[in-house]
Amino acid sequence: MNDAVMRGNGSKGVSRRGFITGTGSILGAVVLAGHVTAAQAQAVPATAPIDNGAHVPVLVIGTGYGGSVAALRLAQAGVDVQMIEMGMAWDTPGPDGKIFCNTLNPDQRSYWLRTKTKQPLNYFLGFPIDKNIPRYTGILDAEDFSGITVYQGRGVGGGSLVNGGMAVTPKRENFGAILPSVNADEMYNTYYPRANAGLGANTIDPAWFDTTDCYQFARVGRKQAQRSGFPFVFVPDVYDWDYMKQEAAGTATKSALDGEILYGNNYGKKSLAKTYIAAARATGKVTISPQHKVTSVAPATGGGYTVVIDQINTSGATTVTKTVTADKVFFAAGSVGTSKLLVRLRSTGALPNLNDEVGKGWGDNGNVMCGRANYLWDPTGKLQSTIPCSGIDNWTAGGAFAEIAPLPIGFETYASFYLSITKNPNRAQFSWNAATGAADLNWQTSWKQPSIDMAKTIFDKINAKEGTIYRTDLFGTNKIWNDTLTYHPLGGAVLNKVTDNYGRLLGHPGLYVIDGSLIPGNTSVNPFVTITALAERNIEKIIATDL
Ligand code: FAE
Repeated sequence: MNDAVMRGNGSKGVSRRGFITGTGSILGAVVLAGHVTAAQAQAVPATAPIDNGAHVPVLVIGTGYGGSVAALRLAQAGVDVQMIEMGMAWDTPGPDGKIFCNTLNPDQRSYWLRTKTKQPLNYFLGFPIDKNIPRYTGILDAEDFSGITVYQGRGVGGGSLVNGGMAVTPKRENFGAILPSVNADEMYNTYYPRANAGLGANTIDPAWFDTTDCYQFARVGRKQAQRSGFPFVFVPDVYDWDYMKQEAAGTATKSALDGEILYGNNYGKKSLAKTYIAAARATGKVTISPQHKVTSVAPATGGGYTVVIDQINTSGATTVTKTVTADKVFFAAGSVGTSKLLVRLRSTGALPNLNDEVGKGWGDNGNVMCGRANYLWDPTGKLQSTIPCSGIDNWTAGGAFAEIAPLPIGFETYASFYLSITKNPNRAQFSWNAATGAADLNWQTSWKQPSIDMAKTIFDKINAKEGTIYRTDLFGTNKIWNDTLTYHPLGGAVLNKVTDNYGRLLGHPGLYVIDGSLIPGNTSVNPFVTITALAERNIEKIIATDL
């Protein structure tokens, strides 16, 4: 891995992506102008990291969904963009010839600055399964706060490097509760379709689903959901399903069928590096500085903003501190990263005009995990694709949407595994702790109880119908629920509260928020399509009016 900067070379191409059906929404395809193939993007040469003392028109903090949308659209509008990313480039194979390690053999590439893995499913048959690893700037950050561990991707591509790729558009009737100040017609007619096209969302071939070994677990999930009267839905994903068919047929290198997901995916998944970021780089106007962490943003004398950046090595230590200036700065460090920066900058006086909504409205998207034990005559399969493709929708009746998740550990477990997204009403707040020099989050583990109750509206019923029980061995000894984590942090710089209705930070013209921190805590489904669509909406307005 290196800390090289990547610069586009101006090559261009255009692609159209197909129509998909979300959970109840028909999504049209649009052109992702300037899109290039991954192969073309790989040819783009690397250059040097941002220089100390540099001046840039636009600086984007973070390379996840919000940051990638902002960079691409600004570049297409002719603006030079500098992206700053604390994680690694993830463009160079390790000693095993692969860029990413798989979930069965986590090594130093797996976790962000930990000496032991912190696996979401950390026990099996009641025994702990985490293992020691060398401390390194790995790809998955399990960031601990007092009542919750927040999982996040680290590297060029942000969460798209580590996530399951489930590209879910919320049902339209739920949208008013997700982003009340946003025009739903515009989102469903224009920005959700644009986001889905740009991300490359597509749905599994149902005929293949019905026959392939690697989705036996999901077919068991479907059968049991339907026997209890719950709607089963196929869910789009950004994985290349044709590639997965080839993996299953033995004609392509295995990836989703080789446990690759949580610590990166080497082949089939269309992370942002292959979609939005590839297109952004191909404009020739976007430069990315990996292993650079923004620590401060403050008004510069004479206009614009002074940005302080630590360049870090693979131990996480600062090697150089750089000070640059930018006319405009986009906060796209993710819900946690942006919230932590903003509460600090407000409290320390660097950005004194930020209002007191900063840090508020943070939620966990109601995430809670559980497993169920099936009978011996209902195996879920020893070969399981790491890519989820379906869910159980009990949002309206019970406040839960459950992803039917794989347990790809290479042998038969007779377990069904679920990540539920629930209508949890609890919201936490980030605040700056001057004594520790860190941001605190006041979430309490007990606040997950509503999520457990909502998830039970699905799984108690299925267990009763099937005569089955919950697994109690996957998250500790005698523990049914994993109620101490989230994959889906949202909020902390809520739209129309900390910012105006398009993400402009109130009190400091030229500063913007464009990531998951804009969304007040819940999206009713997996969040990245909504984050991307909102970013598409906001950047269009900002380009039209501010640049
Ligand atoms: P994000 O993608 O987190 O990007 C923020 C970037 O900023 C990261 O690359 C950071 O390293 C970087 N950064 C942070 N602080 C700084 C700083 N000070 N200086 C420089 N860089 C910084 O933000 N969502 C779905 O919709 N479907 C799924 O299937 C799904 N599965 C998931 C599975 C896992 C294991 C995880 C962890 C998440 C999953 N998610 C899923 C959530 C999704 O990845 C997440 O909502 C988005 O990545 C958030 O996008 P943002 O643009 O807000």
